[in-house]
Amino acid sequence: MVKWTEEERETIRSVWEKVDIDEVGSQIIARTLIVYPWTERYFGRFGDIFTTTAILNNAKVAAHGKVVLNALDLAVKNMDDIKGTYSALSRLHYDKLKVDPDNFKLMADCITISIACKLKAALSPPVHMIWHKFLYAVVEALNSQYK
Ligand code: HNI
Repeated sequence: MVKWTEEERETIRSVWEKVDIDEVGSQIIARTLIVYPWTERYFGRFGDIFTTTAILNNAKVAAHGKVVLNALDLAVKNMDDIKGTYSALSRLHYDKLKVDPDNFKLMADCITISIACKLKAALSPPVHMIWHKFLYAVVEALNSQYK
């Protein structure tokens, strides 16, 4: 289990409370698909995601980012058991969606970069370091059901 100091808990909460799930959520999947185009193969259900313009205008892409950030909200609220909180989600990505787990880190980076674009100087290097520790715990938890 990941251990958190009070300072880390406070920093993660303070980053998270500045994140507008609708605004940032609508960007994170688009960024992932554009920067790492091979991730397109998992989102066949989303229709036209074959060009940058199509990705940026695809309502399903925008909506799915909010689903992902709502799952992150659960992790923020259950920091002492992210692994347990994400157990079913990990299994879903492994068993049903068959997502290569290397992609979790890439999407996590896209989340951080989208947040950085909003928070600017508030995501200072020390704050970034703690936020990264949190997202790393999320990535580890998503990996947990992979054998
Ligand atoms: Ni992911 C569905 C959370 C990374 C591909 N994903 C979900 C759902 C949540 C979720 C929540 C909805 C589950 C349900 O319906 O019960 N995904 C997360 C989180 C991360 C993540 C928190 C990491 C930060 N997912 C990824 C990655 C990929 C991915 C890296 C592929 C590159 N996810 C999917 C796909 C679905 C999905 C595909 C199904 C989408 C749909 O609606 O068809």
